[in-house]
Amino acid sequence: MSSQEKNLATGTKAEQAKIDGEFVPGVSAARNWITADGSSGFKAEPGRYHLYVGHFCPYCHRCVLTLSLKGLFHVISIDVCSFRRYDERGFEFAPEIPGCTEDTVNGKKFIGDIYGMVGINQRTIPVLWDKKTGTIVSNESSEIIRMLNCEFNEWAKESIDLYPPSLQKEIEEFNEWIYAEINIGVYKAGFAKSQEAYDSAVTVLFNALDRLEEVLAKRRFLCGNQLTEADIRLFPTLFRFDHAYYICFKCNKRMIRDYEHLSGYVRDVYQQMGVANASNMEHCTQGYFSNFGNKIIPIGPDFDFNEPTQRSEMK
Ligand SMILES: N[C@@H](CCC(=O)N[C@@H](CS)C(=O)NCC(=O)O)C(=O)O
Repeated sequence: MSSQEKNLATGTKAEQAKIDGEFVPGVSAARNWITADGSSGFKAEPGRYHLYVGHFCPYCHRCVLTLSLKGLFHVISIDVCSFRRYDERGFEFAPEIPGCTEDTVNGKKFIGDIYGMVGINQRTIPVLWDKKTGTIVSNESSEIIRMLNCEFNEWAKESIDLYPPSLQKEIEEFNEWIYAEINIGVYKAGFAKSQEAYDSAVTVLFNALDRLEEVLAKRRFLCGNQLTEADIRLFPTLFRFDHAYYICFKCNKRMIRDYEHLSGYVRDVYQQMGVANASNMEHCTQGYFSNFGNKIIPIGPDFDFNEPTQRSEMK
């Protein structure tokens, strides 16, 4: 197991591999909640919280998308680390790389140093930092996006609700299988350590994509004609699929652009206000290819995310 996989697989109560050589994701260690009323000890306040992200990372992509769609960039500050990664200290802050920043809050050079400040032995991004108490609130993207959607509405410039009560059950159902079979499915294929584990992962992954293709043949977004948290969790994986996972994680049975509805969907979501400016393909390809294999970044494929679709006519 490489140190990157070890890090991803480190954590409390991580699941056991069911197949020999299967990749098992880690469990995020910091799991506090910010609440609007402050009852959790972390009150939603403008200027108090800070997000450390990397644009190549699909879990960070969820968070930046949520900030952008909700209009919260003026409430929560962001630093962007580079895709340069070192085994012991994690991703590096390299402000000389276009689109990257330094650590403007703690002045650290690596993500691992931020975890070191609070005694947590993990190095993953995203990290939601509390400037007031000097601690990590959360390093679990699924929970960070929920907080950003639900607890900061007082300051949100956009009225969009990504987790409306009437759709919560359906959102949770999509989240569950999309996470297990698609979001983590690509990593299970890419980090498989046996042919059996790889075969199983890609079979599950492409069956799930077929299932999604059927859903999206009938609906504009996963839960109907309204963008929800389920889309915010799916889109980052589909966005990277043809450019990165197809080659570098050997997910090469089909490309997203080979699916009529998935390719239309990925374009449609990309064209929603606030999505393109929160999506950085250059950092994605640099992130995946500069950390794997011979580090050479491939040229393609050509895929125009801005090509018009007819999906706005769907229900
Ligand atoms: N459960 C975490 C997983 C985040 C995660 O795995 N991030 C990767 C980047 S995509 C990471 O930081 N890996 C650490 C490393 O490679 O050292 C979440 O969803 O927030």
